[in-house]
Amino acid sequence: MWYSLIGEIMKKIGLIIILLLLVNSCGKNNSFPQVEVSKNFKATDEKIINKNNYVSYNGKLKVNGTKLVNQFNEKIILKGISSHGIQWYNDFINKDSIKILKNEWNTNVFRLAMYTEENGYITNKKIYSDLIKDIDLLISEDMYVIIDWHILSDGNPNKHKSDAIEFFDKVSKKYANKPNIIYEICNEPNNTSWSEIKLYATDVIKTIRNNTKDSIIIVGTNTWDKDVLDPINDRIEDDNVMYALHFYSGTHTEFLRERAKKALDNNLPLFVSEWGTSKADGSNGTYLEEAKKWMDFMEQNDLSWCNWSLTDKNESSALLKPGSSKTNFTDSDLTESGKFIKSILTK
Ligand code: IDC
Repeated sequence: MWYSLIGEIMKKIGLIIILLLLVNSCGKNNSFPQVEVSKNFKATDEKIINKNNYVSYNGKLKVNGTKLVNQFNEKIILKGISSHGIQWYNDFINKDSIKILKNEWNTNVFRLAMYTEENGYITNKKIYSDLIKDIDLLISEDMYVIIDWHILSDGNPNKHKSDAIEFFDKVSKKYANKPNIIYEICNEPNNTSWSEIKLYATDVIKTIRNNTKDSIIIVGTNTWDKDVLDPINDRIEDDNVMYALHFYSGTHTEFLRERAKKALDNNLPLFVSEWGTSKADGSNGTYLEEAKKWMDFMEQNDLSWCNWSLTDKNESSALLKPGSSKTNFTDSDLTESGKFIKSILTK
């Protein structure tokens, strides 16, 4: 009897050793894609999780030099997709489509483009409840979420500054404890100046900081996020601000990469919160050779990015062909741009 008891105990110890060895070997595998993260994940489970993905492992992000780091100060790069305007294409944001983008496309961030004008937030308050549903869905899927105050035709962000302050106060209060949220406070200022943008940004950031002291905030630069040299000697005083750089590979080429490099060399943190494979008008061809150059550039500089956009609109920057499924799109639904973006994310 004693012998069989000792035998049982030895078997259990053996099993535990095998399990420990297995867990340890998973920890050495940091390749993309990775294990699904449990909702109850604790930092002590670090070994079984790939480091490049998901909020439950990485937690609240911070800016370190020009890079983003996670809660353990490890470098992290966010790669994902931007919605089209949610006043038009919100149906494409649902549990199934987000699961595809997360599990099959390996994305860890999604950007919600909430226009201010063009039947956006300023005149269409219903958009707010759609936005909140989208944010909650993305949080439940353990993704990072960029809340994009999508100014465009408004040009100068000060035009709707009081609405912006009211909006950002509301959302940053609601999501104060959620490490998922990144605030993009003015999509693409244009026909204005850095000093105007800075005035706006300083007040909006003050509002957000009353509710959350360190979430990442992305600030646009003039000329549709191209004038990234402007803030170098006139920065916003905040440790977790990044500056937006946007490009469309059919229009913006080497000159903009050179400018971006100069900004980075001056220690200015950049976030490519929107880019497309088309011309700057969102259509008229895909420019994949130039897009590859941009991919190399972003990779070399550890830049995070979101691609424009998750829609089936008949324009070449769209990821889906007209009439595609909104919930279960497959490879045959992908446009030329869609195929290219998926291949980059899964390579
Ligand atoms: C474009 C859309 C297009 C829409 C237009 C105006 O692709 O369908 O008609 O906006 O609302 C941006 C903007 C983004 C643009 C995109 C392509 O942030 O709103 O979307 N673009 O033109 N900056 C550079 C390009």
